[in-house]
Amino acid sequence: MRSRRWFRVAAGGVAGLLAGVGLAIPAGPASAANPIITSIYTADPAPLVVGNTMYVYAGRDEAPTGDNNFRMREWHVLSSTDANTWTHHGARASIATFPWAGADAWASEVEPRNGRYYWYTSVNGRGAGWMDIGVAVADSPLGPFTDAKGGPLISDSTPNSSGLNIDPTVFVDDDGQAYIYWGGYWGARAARLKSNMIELDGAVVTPQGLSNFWEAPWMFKRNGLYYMMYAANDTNGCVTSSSYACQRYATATNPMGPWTHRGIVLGQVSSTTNHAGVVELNGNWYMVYHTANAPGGGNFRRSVAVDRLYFNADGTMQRVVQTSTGPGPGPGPGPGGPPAGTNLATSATATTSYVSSWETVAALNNGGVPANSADRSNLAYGNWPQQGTQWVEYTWPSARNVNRIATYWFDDDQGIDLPASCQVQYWTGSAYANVPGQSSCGVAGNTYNVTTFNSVSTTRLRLNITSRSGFSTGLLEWLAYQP
Ligand code: FUB
Repeated sequence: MRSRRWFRVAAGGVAGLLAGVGLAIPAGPASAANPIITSIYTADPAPLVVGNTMYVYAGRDEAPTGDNNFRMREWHVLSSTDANTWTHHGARASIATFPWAGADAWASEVEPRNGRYYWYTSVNGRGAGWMDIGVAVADSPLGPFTDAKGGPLISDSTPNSSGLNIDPTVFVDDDGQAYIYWGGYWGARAARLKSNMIELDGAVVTPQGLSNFWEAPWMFKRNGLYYMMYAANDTNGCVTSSSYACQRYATATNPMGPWTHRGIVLGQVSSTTNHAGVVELNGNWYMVYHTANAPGGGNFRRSVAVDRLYFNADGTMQRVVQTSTGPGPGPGPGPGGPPAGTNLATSATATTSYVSSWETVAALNNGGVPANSADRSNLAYGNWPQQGTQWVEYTWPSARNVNRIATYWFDDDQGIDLPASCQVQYWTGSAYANVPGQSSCGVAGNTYNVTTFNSVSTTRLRLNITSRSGFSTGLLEWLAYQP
């Protein structure tokens, strides 16, 4: 087994050091960009939406610079009504919340039930073994939280427990049945919870289908489909080194699985650990995760970030674009973001007549939301030094109905400029033809240009782009919409 240094933390007792919670860090405004808070280091975020408010429950990293161990004693809460501006409510639970625990306030998650809020935590109990899962309860999302059980819900003595009993995710289904998944060291586990939320209901099982599971599961449901996101650390498309992790996900039609692996939804982040949660607020979906991006940050000095998450029409998730600006007031369907609708581009294969070797056609449909036409932060497609007409094309394995596109043009203020004109074509089965009834093909910079046409059913959609004299052309995003 590979050595993971952050799992070698000494189990020193610190509960007595905490006279209370919420005292050292007073509530106050946090930032409106990523990381969402920089006054302290925060990790392992677990979002929860109650009404129009998103709460983020996160551990606090207190390791001094150069200390390569987790020093974690408190769990903090932040909240926002727009996923953009955050209020820090200070520590709302700590190791002292659990009289039987001694150290290591690791990843947690809050799940509501019948007006009460159950805070499931990874914490180092003083019993045999190392990490346990405890549960605190409160009548409000901000507490006060008290130990709900008087001992661990899950420990090393729980039959068939994980090699590392950390990172609980709890989900209450529409029928009232609650489920808990947890685990580390590649050992995912699952069980039902009784309606009191503090006892397991039946045996602990090993869920099937969570390919490359490492730790940090996160369960949710959307449109009747169950999703399990989790940290993986394989080098088969996930990370460049197995010291790091990405977020893979799987779906199932039954909350206990079996699960079908669907891919990567969050790539490698700047910290070695990768821990995330997914939530919907006011009709938009968000990925809440942590990085090492705060000033002075590191693998044991992490910080929580929030970015938009987009679903495809078939329920699969697009890979999240990590930003330093956060969701911002505008991105997403509506003003400032991509036009609303079902974007078929994300399920297409992109090709082109020419792409510069330092740019990529993958930029076209990777779900980025450009800030302006010079924003290469989510890759760019460019065809310098070609001039005249070049094309980009989407291919689908079977015919799709399409009736409009949106283009976000690339302009680097050097060899690539906004185009002179563009024309959409489709494959009729034997030739390319101009789409019928095409509106003017927009060539404005710093915005999405929507071009409409009569619906066509095709396996290939082509965009011919004609340059201005002396320039090449490029695109940051190209979206193609279902009628
Ligand atoms: O923060 C301590 C541990 O690191 C968490 O429990 C894991 O998920 C990883 O993020």
